[in-house]
Amino acid sequence: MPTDTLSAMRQSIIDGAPDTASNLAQQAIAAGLAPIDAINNGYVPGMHDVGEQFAKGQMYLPDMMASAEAMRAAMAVLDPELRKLGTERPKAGVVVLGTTKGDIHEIGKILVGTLLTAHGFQVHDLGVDVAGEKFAAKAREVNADIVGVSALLTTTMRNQRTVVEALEKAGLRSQVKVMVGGAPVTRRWAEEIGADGYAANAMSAVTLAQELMQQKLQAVVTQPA
Ligand code: HCB
Repeated sequence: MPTDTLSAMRQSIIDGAPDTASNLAQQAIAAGLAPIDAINNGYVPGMHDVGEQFAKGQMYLPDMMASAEAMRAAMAVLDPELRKLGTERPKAGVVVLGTTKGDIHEIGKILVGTLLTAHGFQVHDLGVDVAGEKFAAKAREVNADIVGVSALLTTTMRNQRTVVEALEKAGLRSQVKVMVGGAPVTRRWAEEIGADGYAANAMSAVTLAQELMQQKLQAVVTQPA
């Protein structure tokens, strides 16, 4: 994708300009450019800039909200394009997705859900501010293979542990893999809370989900009769 298009996409997020973000996404689709390239190399870097400026006190909450709006406007155009790819593939697995209790950040989680869908996973998105018990109840209802838990705040990432615990309490832990992600989350944290994996971005979440499905399959094959 041309670098000036990517930097215009990035700038539309920094400016909190939904119309520009949406128009640029439409132009990219019309020109046959890859939606995932626009997201990863255009819009997401804009979100990261916004986070850094907010941390330095150079941006305030309303600015960050406007940037999130712009990101949503771009995603509204790109999401259906990415999802189309999923219908062409066999079902890869069932995933329950959500953001932890106390946390309303949803952009990264939505992106993970979109890419999983594009790769053939059936995704049940519980939204934001989701308690551990709700993850477990949905996992039981839809016979989930994987539960994906997002957390963007250092104060809410500890609630990822409560999701693992809720699955244990519901007797589902042996059949449901748990993957965690979100800006403050690390591989080490995933290990510490007993999750099965950590993904730094939406594309690695897809790779991780595919690996976790392989592990589930292996476990079935090697189980004594
Ligand atoms: Co928010 N916010 N925010 N925020 N916010 C962050 C997260 C800070 C880091 C900004 C900063 O200080 N630098 C900071 C957290 C500091 C901390 O805890 N260490 C922060 C703060 C402090 C707050 C409030 C407390 C501000 C306030 O009210 N004073 C408040 C909290 C509200 C709450 O949740 N209770 C708040 C509010 C907001 C909004 C509402 C304005 C808005 C969210 C809008 C929305 O989602 N609808 C917002 C935003 C946009 C951000 C930043 C700027 C961007 C987040 C984002 O969308 N990133 C963020 C700064 C940052 O993260 N650098 C800032 C882009 C996506 C694509 O990345 O990391 O979310 P991602 O997801 C990736 C990746 O992590 C992974 O794949 C995704 C896709 O590539 N992944 C998974 C994510 N989940 C996964 C799950 C899996 O299973 C696997 C992989």
